[in-house]
Amino acid sequence: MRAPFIVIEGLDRSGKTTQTSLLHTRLEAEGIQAKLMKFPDRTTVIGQMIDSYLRSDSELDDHVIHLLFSANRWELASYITQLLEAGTPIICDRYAFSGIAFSASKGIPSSTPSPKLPYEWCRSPDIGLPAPDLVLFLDIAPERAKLRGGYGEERYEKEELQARVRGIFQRLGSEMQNETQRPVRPNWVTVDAGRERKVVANEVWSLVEPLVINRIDDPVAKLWSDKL
Ligand code: Z5A
Ligand code: MG
Repeated sequence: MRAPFIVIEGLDRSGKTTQTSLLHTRLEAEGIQAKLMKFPDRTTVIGQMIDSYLRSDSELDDHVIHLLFSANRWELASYITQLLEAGTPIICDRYAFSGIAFSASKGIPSSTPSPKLPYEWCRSPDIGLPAPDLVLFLDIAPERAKLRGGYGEERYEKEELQARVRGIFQRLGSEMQNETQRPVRPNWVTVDAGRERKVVANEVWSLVEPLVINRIDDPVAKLWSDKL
């Protein structure tokens, strides 16, 4: 038996950081020591390059920044597996799904729906990463997210881009649900993030608690392993 790997994904300002933190605190209150992770992890050398790009302090080719985001996850991939096998649950704020959704949304003018970076190309570097046991997708309409604090300070925080990002998240979710490898439990759940913090936190807890209590009896899977 090993610990579960829980990923919280969602649009900007959907409350991912708020909810990962509330979940971590709740686990602690229940006497469970979980590891809180966040991508991008801006503390590593690669993470610092990403941080500089997001703040528009540096320019990078779209392919390059995409690969850096993925490399930033690979830096921690074996650590993730080790922690899970050692029994420590991981709560992760964004993961590969954000990587694909943001990059594949770039440069799609409405008249010519061909992305600068195709979806399949964007997914490739993340194939084989440790797969989450559950992805909670915090869904909120971009117009509502915009009303929340701090929206608009970084590079991707534009309403039109966010709407495209939401569409790709929805595609990722339906593909994950259709994956034949893990029929035992749902691995992608959409949570309405437009509600009160506490209401969202209670739903998140109800989805995570059984995994933490019962634990997982199969090895850490690999993301999109049918493509390996
Ligand atoms: N990115 C990428 O391109 N490729 C990748 O591979 C990865 C990421 C991993 C930075 O991410 C950017 O990197 C991001 C995607 C891209 N692009 N953009 N834009 P980040 O994770 O570092 O972003 P962030 O700065 O943490 O912001 P966020 O994720 O957008 O916000 P959030 O974590 O979802 O929301 P929050 O900080 O918890 O809450 C936002 C505000 O709303 C705050 O004032 C809260 O108090 C408030 N809030 C939260 N919940 C509620 C509720 N329920 N009601 C009302 N108000 C609320
Ligand atoms: Mg956040």
